[in-house]
Amino acid sequence: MEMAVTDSSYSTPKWWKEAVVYQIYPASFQCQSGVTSGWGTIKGITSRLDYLKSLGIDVVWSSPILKSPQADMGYDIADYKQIDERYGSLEDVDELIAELKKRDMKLMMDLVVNHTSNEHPWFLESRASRESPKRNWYIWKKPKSIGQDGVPEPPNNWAQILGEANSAWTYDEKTGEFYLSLFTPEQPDLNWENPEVRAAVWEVMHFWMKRGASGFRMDVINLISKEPNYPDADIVLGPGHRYQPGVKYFVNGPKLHDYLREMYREVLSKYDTITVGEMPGVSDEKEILRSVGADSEELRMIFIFDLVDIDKPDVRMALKPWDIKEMKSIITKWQRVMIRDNGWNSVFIENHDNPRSVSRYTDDSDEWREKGAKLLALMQTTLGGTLFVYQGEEIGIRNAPKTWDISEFKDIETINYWKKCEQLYANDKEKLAFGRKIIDMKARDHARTPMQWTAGENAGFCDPGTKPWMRVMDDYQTVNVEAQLKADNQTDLSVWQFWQGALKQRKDHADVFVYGGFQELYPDDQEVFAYVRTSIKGGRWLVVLNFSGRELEWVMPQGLEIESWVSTNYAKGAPDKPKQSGVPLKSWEGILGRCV
Ligand code: TEU
Repeated sequence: MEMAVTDSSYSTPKWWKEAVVYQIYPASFQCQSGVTSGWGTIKGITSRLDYLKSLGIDVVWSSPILKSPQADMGYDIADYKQIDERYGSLEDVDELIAELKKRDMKLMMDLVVNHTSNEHPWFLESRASRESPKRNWYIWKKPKSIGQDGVPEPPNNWAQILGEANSAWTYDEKTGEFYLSLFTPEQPDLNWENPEVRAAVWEVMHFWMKRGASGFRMDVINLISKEPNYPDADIVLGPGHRYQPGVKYFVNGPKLHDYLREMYREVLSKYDTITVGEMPGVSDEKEILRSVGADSEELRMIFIFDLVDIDKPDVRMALKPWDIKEMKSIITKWQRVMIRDNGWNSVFIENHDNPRSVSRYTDDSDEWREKGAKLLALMQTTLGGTLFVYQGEEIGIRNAPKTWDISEFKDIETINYWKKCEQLYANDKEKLAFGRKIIDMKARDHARTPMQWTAGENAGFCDPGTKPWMRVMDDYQTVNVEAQLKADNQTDLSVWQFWQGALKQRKDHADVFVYGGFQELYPDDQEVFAYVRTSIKGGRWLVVLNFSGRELEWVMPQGLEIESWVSTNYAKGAPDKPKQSGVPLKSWEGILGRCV
């Protein structure tokens, strides 16, 4: 086999590259006993640190726990230095940080600074009058015109991201102007052009770093610089859509890198941080490397959405066809780009904004769910970059069933989407049914069902007799942590046990799986994803993943020889497979082998 430049790697070793990050959705992770809110709490998180440590987690990233009216589940912050009382107190966070430190673990905060809540004191002052000293902390514009009916028209045709039927601008009667609210009216966008806003954000970041946090996940950080003229968006959504996605005019805008470099100078350069910027909508290599290149002095890494948006046409609550070959090409591209150009990947396929990966990328039926979940675990633990595991992914939690009534879906994006469907398709059963299919496949709610700890009431998420804020999955009596921790099958491992072993394998061979080179085999194969990881210390490992529900034979390429097979998602130990020529693979089987 010829060796290519990306077959070996030389990225400088760093703790935040080798760390495994576990994302917690605090509302759904763990209530503490005695609390009857039906919401998870910070003390609940602290009570589960030994569980996370035993899985192999190094860093805990919690979605927002700060004071919020919860218009968007905490991604609408009303006080950056106060904990929302439903989650606990600042003292609870101090205890969490101390308990993490005792276990050599760290806390990553979720920094939501593209926008605040409309209940934040900054916004309340800004909206008080056009002459308010904080007026220019947000983005205010006059109406484009006043219609015949006296209704003011928004400054442009941008659609709300969490509800395309609505304008991205919200009218303020009192001052007769619109403010930009890209996500919901309750989330006014901050004006990053204003140096006072940037200084206030730096102060918030210092506050949390001095409190003991170790870094930040930065919410839609690539949206903070908008096209200054706020032009109308192109018409891409069909009839019945008055507003259009304006992404072209606020994704990676003109001053993004000025702001990120200032953030680095003012805050991040002063600490040993882990940072990841959520960057929806950007795929350009050069643009991304401006942020994550080893010398960029901006961010350590970003979340690139190519893989989680593989089924997204122009807006997320829609569908476009995709295949395994496309999935493979996306993963291969970013593995090789980051090695070739000395950047750094984040590795993730789940989070609180996406359907469950076992449902999206494999077969989540009772027959195949476990195999699919372990196949994905083997893929993720053998890819280069910082690995992110989302709560419940480690036990193979799947999407909510299609039988759930629409009222079980609590997310504002789902609610707005269904409202739009009912308006547009009131008399079209077929289109309405398709709208529900989109929810069944794409709703963010699938990732927000309560964590399944036990087969007991409420899956052990909250006390018996307490109503969880969101319905617990129907399968919790068979899919739960307790059952998987103690599983003692003769034949194979539970999903959790497989994850634990695969994470240990990754750490034991970080030179290969975190830092190593990457070379895909048979890129045109429509069913099997196979690649070789190569360490600068010389070791070569082969990963072969059958992303199909059929048994097949995979042909070992010339020049590659297996010294020993190491693991499979079908057994506890090494698979008994031939070491050359045709390797039989079962449905959804993944195997890992050490090469000569
Ligand atoms: O998500 C922003 C985002 O652009 C994508 O996650 C996606 O477009 C969104 O989920 C709508 O489809 C971040 C947070 O992760 C998300 O939970 C918040 O709703 C959003 O920002 C606003 O803060």
